[in-house]
Amino acid sequence: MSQFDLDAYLRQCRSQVEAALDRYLPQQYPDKLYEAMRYSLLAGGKRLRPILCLTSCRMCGGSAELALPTACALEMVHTMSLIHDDLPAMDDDDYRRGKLTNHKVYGEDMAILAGDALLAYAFQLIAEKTVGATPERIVEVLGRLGKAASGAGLVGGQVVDLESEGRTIALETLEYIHTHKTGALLEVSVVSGAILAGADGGVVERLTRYSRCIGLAFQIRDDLLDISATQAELGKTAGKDLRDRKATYPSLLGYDGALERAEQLREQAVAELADFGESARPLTALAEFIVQRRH
Ligand code: GRG
Repeated sequence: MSQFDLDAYLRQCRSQVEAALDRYLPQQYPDKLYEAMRYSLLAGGKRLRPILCLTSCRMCGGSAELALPTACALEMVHTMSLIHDDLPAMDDDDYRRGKLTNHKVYGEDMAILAGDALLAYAFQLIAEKTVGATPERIVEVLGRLGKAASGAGLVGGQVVDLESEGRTIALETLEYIHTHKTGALLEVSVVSGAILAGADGGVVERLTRYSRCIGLAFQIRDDLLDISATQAELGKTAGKDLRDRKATYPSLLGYDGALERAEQLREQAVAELADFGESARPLTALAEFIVQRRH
């Protein structure tokens, strides 16, 4: 079996996504609003959600072009959630993706509105620009994306996260937060690509299980990366203090336990792809990337 070049694959997908985002969201009137939307949308990032969507669409026999509007819409919802998450009323962050946060540059009012406009436009984009899928499939994708963004998804996860601040929480609550805040959008990213390509119910179920595993693994990796970053910055002792303040997988399972859990989840995710043979190599490699990534 020849080696799959994940770096080259990620580069190629990213440049396709970046070009499409720029094209789908041109600068226009009102100037400040669109500048604020484009500032965060075109600020880089791994583009993991659109890449998962394009990849599962291809694996299920569709073209990347078929999934491109949905892939970009997913990145718009993700970006809006980051803009709102960074606001003073939420995480109150000054930097994101190596740049000043949206509200630091454009003000809180414009950051809220830029997020709102990105969220609404994401749905418009899927409805207007998807070519080659039946209306039923497009409606299904719209419904699933709506659910992933709603109180049953990102917003619900964020609320429980806010309510848990400063409290001791059980592993169950931590899993609720992450499956909703992070997992829901990753899941619809994988599944929507498959739906657009016409995948049957069995395939959608297997990909749902795959994405639940990578969603949790993604979060565990995030927690582990946080520890490394904190230790590098503040030294071991200060890192421990910070860990103790907020429940994370390593604080609940121990560092090695969390590593082991991420590895088990990767194996489970890959096992769900067994029937797809060679065509599953990109999704297999993406599961590995999620568990081993350095940022
Ligand atoms: C969706 C309507 C709606 C509202 C948003 C603020 C909020 C409600 C939710 C917060 C969601 C949030 C910030 C989740 C964290 C997601 C996460 C893991 C972000 C980091 O993702 P990466 O590593 O980031 O993929 P890059 O920058 O690479 O894209």
